[in-house]
Amino acid sequence: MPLPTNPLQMVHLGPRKKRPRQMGASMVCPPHDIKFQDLALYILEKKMGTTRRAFLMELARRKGFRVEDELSDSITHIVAENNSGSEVLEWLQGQNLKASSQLELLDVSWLIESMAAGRPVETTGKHQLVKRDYSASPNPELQKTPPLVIKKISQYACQRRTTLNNCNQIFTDAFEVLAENYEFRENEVFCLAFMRAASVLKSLPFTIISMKDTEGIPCLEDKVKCVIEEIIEDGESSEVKAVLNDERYQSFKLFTSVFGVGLKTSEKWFRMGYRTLNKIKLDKTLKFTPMQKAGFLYYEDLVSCVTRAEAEAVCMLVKEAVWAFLPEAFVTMTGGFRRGKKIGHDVDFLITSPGSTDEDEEQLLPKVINLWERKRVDSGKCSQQEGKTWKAIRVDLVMCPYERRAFALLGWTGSRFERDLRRYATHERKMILDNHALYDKTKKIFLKAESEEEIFAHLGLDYIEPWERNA
Ligand code: 8DG
Ligand code: CA
Ligand code: CA
Repeated sequence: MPLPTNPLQMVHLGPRKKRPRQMGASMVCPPHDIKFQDLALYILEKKMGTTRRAFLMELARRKGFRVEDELSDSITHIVAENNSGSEVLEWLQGQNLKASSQLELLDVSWLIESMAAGRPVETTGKHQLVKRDYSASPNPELQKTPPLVIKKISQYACQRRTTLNNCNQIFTDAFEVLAENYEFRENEVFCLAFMRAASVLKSLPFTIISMKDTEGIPCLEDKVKCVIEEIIEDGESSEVKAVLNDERYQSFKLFTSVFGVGLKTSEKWFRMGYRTLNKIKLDKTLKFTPMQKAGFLYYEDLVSCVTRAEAEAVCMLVKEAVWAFLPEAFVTMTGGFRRGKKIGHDVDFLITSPGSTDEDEEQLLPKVINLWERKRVDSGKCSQQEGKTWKAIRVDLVMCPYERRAFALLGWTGSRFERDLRRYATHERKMILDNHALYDKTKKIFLKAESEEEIFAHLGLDYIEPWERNA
C-alpha cells in the first residue's frame, strides 16, 4: 500500500470520534523486517490516544523500526506527543525501570522526521523532552547517551547531577538577582530560599513550562513559586524588574564589584550618599585596605571574566613557580574551571606535595609570592597602565598537607554542591565535613580518604563528577 505523503496529518483530519476498539483479524499486523537493530521504540499512549498510537506503531514498523508493545529495560527510545519532559518523567517514575537508564525521551517530531528520512535521524535538543548534556564528560560513551536518572529529586545538591546545561535559565537568572538582593539586605532566609531554588532548577533535565511541572520538586517555597508563575505567564518577574531598578541594589552591585569590598563597606558608602566609584576613589577621607586599593587599581581587568585560555596560562606560571621550591608538588586547578566552566571571576589552585614538611607547607606560598614580586619588579611591569600588555587576574592559591588533598580538592571545587555536601553530612550522617577532614560523630573517628570517590563512599553517596557539580 503506498503511503500518503504526510500520513500523520491524515489522522488529524476530520472529527475524531471515539469508536469502540475492535481487535479483529484486520488489526493484527503482519511481521515487518527490522532495519534498525540498535533501536527499540516505545510509543507513549498518554495524551496521544490509542488509535493514533496504533497507527504510528504500525507505520514505524513498516518503515523498519522495532516498536515494542510493552515498556521494558530493553527500550532505547520513548516517543511521546503533547507531553512535557516533566510529564514523561513523572510517568516513568511509576514504571518499573532501572533507576539509571540509557533511555532517550523524545517528542513525536523525531519519529515523524525519522520515518520521512527512512532511518532514525540524530536526536537533537529540539526532539529531546529531557535534555542531558554530558559533553563535558571525559567518557565518550556517556557523551553519546548519558544515563537518564529516574529518581525522586533530592533537596540536597550533592544528590543531584547538575551540568552546565541549564534548561531553566530564565527562572534561575531571576532567582539569582532576588537572592543577591536579599544578601545585600542581609536577609539570609530569603537569600538561601532563592539560591536553593536556583540550584534545584539547574539540575532539572527539562524546562518548566507550567506550574504542574513544579510538582514534586523540592526547595520551591511559595515565594519562589509565585515568581515562577509570573515568569510563565508574563515572561518576566515584576519583582526582579523592581530590584534591577532599585538604587540600593545597583549601588551594592557596583561597590561589591571592587575586589576587597563586601557588604559592610558597601553599606557605609551607600549611607554616605555615594553612588559611583569615581567619587569614592577621590574621597581623601576614606581609608582603603590593600585589597581595595588593588581592586580600584586593576578594576577593569578584574571585572572582565577570566577565560579558560587565560586560566591555563596562569596554571603554567603557578606550576613553574611552585616547582622551583617543591619539584614533587601536584598543582590542580579547582573552582569553577574544574567543574568545566568556560569563564570564571578568578582561578583557584590546590597545591600539595608528597613528603612535604609542615615548614615546606607554611613557606611555599610566601616564597611563590616573593618570586613573582621580584619578577614583576625586574620586568618593569609595575602598576603602570599606559599601553600595558598584561592583565591582572585574581588567583586563589591553597596549599594543603598531602593526606588531606582529597578533602581540600572536594572543598575547593565548590559551588552550592559543596555546601549541601556539608549539610548532608551533618543532618543525614552525623558527620562533620570541611576542607580538611571528615569526622564521624557516632564512631568518634576521622575517616581517611585518598580520593574524592572515597569521601562520597564514606558519606554513602553516589559519586558525582566535578562537571556535574554546577549547582
Ligand atoms: P567562579 O570563580 O567561576 O566565579 O566560581 P567558583 O570558582 O565556583 O567560585 P569561587 O568563589 O572561586 O570559589 C571556589 C570554591 O572555593 C568555593 O565554591 C568554595 C571554596 N572556598 C572555600 N573556602 C573559601 C574562602 O575562604 N573563600 C572563597 N572565595 N572560596 C572558598 O572552601
Ligand atoms: Ca573561582
Ligand atoms: Ca576563588
